[in-house]
Amino acid sequence: MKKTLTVTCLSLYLTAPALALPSNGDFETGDFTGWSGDLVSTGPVDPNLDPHFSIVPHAGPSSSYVAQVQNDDTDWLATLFQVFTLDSLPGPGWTMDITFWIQWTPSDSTQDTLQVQLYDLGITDTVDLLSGVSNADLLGGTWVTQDITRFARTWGGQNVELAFTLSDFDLFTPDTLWLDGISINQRAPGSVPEPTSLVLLGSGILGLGVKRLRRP
Ligand SMILES: [Ca+2]
Ligand SMILES: [Ca+2]
Repeated sequence: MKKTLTVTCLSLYLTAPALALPSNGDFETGDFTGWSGDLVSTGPVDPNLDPHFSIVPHAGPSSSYVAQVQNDDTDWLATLFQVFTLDSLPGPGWTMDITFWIQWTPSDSTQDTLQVQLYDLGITDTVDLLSGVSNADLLGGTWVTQDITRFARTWGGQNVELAFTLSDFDLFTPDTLWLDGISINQRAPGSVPEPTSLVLLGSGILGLGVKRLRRP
């Protein structure tokens, strides 16, 4: 019922309505409600209880709190992720994109890595959400918008996972990741997204860097 009402409302607005998912994308609740963590040593953890994940004030983005992820020498790979259902598109020609603010502070950006991926739960399709984004932008803090229309369905919902993975490869830690303002938008046919950094994605990029370790 809730999904039906949402789609009905969307059809009334032809300018980039923001969807409610993923939940708590701005971290203004002051905690990680809706999010999960994953560490290379232990597997899934509750980010509200694990010190690798924290909510901190930050001057960069427009809102008060951002999510912080840090690795260490034991957990050199740390992931913050959320599983959710993408709302279906209101009709033919509509598009869908995801926007988020991100800043990366590794000890060595030429060796350490950062991955942001969206994939369906069968892992049959993966989108590299940092495609076309330079390390210089990530180091300075940047808004990113990527087209994810190919994940959208015109009926029913698509279950997906959004994952931010911080990896240490130069053996100096902590490396730090800040996140904020994560939202998904649907756009009517012919409408133009506001961000100038929109990158239309080509084929899914699989196997680049380190895949997050998954437990059965
Ligand atoms: Ca925020
Ligand atoms: Ca490092």
